[in-house]
Amino acid sequence: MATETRPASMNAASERDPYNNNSYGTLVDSGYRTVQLPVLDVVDFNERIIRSYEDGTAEKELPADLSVARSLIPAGTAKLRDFSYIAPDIPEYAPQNCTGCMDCVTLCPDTAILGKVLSEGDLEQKLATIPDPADREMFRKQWARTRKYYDGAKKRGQEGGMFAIIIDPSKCKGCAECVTVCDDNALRMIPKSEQVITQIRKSHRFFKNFGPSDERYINDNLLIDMMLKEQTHVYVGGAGSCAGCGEGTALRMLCAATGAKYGNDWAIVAATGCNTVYTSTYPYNPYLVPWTNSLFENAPAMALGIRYRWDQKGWQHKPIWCIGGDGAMFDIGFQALSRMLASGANIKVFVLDTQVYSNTGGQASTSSYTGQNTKMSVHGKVYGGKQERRKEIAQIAMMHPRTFVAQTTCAHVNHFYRCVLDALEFDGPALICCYTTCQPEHGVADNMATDQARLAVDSRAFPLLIYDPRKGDTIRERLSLQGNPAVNDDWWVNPKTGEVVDFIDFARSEGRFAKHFDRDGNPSPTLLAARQDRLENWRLLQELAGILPRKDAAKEPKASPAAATRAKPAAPATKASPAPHAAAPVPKAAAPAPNTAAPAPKAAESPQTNGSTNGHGAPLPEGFGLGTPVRYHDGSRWVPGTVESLEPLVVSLADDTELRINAELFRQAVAEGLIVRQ
Ligand SMILES: Cc1ncc(C[n+]2csc(CCOP(=O)(O)OP(=O)(O)O)c2C)c(N)n1
Ligand code: SF4
Ligand code: SF4
Ligand code: SF4
Repeated sequence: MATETRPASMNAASERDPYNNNSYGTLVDSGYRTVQLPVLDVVDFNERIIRSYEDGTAEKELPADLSVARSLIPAGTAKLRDFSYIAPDIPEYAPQNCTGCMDCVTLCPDTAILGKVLSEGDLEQKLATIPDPADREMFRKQWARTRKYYDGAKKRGQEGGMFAIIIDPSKCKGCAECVTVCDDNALRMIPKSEQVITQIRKSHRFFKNFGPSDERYINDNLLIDMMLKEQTHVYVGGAGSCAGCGEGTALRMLCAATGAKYGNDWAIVAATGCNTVYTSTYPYNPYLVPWTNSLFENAPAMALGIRYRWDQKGWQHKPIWCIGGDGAMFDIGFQALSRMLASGANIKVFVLDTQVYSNTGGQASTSSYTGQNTKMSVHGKVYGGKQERRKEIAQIAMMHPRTFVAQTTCAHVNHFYRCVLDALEFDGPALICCYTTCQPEHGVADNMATDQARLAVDSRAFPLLIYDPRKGDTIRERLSLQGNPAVNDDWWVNPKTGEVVDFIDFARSEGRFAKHFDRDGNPSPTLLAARQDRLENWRLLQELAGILPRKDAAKEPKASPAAATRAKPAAPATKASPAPHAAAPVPKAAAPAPNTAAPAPKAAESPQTNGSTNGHGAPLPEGFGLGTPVRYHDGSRWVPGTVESLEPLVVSLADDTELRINAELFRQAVAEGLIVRQ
């Protein structure tokens, strides 16, 4: 008689998952709530639907029954997804170097590196439960005596705390972000051999079996330790985001801070974008909280509807996070967002600002930087990337009635958590715009999300801010720029190198701006205009925050050798490039003379204008407009030309080249006598 062999449960160890690494639950194997039809039979979902996706038979064999056709996905099913085969390398932990700083755990985009602290005695008891002595010793060696948890506790008269970092092999995508953020050489990437992966799988299984961290060692005031608490693991990993994706980390940290306060008793309304695609690729869901997505353009409107219904049900205490990319919030859903903020409703908005429509291949949004090379502003022979200036959603949101606003990044962990917790405490609408690195569209390596986010802040590309209406009646009382380096100055000077860090340095480090540098590394006029744009944005924030620039801050900081090279006119380029003729007037505009620190609009108020603008808000000088015949001095001779277009501002020249500059640079050139009317 044939015997039926039932396959092992998806939640049990199997040949493919011998140590049951991708088991259901969060840090520890915890049970889950069984939900039955008519909603969804979760056990059936895991055993039948997820299994068929994991073994590749879903498309051909899974019937379109009610459970499948409804496309509902239970909470946390992405835990059952196995990514252990996608990367050749995996981090290795060196406990003797570890300080227990928790940076690696916090900044991993995939919940693939976990931390735990246990008392020495408790650890010994738990180690004794590992039957194989070799396994026991192998795992014992992975626990560290750190100053933070061991020495610190001893000083307080407590038993020393033992700390360990562990890799979840089923969730790690091998991005090496954790290695990069570890300042103590306690992590390095090693190739995955059979032996390595077996040891990591076993260690991860023991780690989970040992239960949660001992809360006595977790200091609630130390926000970075938040992820030691199990209830913060609301984002379980297993999402289909790119390796190292900055959005993934932002969502994890958002979930952690909200989970720390509200457990799983809150919800997400997501606008279509990368975030919805990688967190709801059927049948995988990395969230343990209710989540819904309607359209690209209407998440804030949908959140409003849910809020009002929840309030009717007496659920005023449950937060709703409305999440979307810059495409969704700056552009396509902007009206819905503005309406929602104006409503005063208690909804929190979180913008994943990649400065590009990442999910559809990288089209420009209004958040993209000037000069950025994107699919809708391709850096080609005629246009040098995006010509417009970046729109500032934070400043716009501040002008809505009584709205909490913040700008932050994951690299600034304390600032990030503070923003999220303060937004949650605020009894009204809140908007947090978070800088998120998008590796393929920014042209940076998989391990660079944190470093690039930090540089974005250091270079004034993306200033940190918190605007809290509870702090007072005036903007300056409400707005804080704390967290930015050298808050009183135009630019920050890196004390290690003595060099000024500005937008050009940021641009130089990312592929999306690569075409703006000539062979000698000189930036294009467009990039210098982008630098000026960032400076003006920063000065506006300083003014709003009541930080009056120091008298000498109006001057450029002492230029480093690198900066001096930058300020030189760019070398003449080929005809194909729009740059050559704009080179001469540019440096002056990029480096304003003392006492001209006020932002450009001042010049725009000058009566000597004709009101023509090029979309940058600065009109052309009197006598110049569309069709004006001009002469341009290129350094050696006069070249006749015509103002061919105002938006963008283009002067076509008789030698078959053209000037593409903004109105401000145009005015500079006129003032210098480099452009005259014919
Ligand atoms: C009305 C509408 N237009 C276009 C699309 C196609 N679409 C889906 S996601 C997306 C881009 C999302 O960009 P963003 O909001 O910046 O999020 P990101 O992917 O960068 O995280 C677009 C254009 C759509 N779904 N709906
Ligand atoms: S390599 Fe990347 S995915 Fe893997 S643990 Fe480190 S940060 Fe997480
Ligand atoms: S970042 Fe390095 S030092 Fe900090 S907890 Fe991780 S492994 Fe330890
Ligand atoms: S395209 Fe960019 S934002 Fe989208 S998942 Fe990849 S890295 Fe993240």
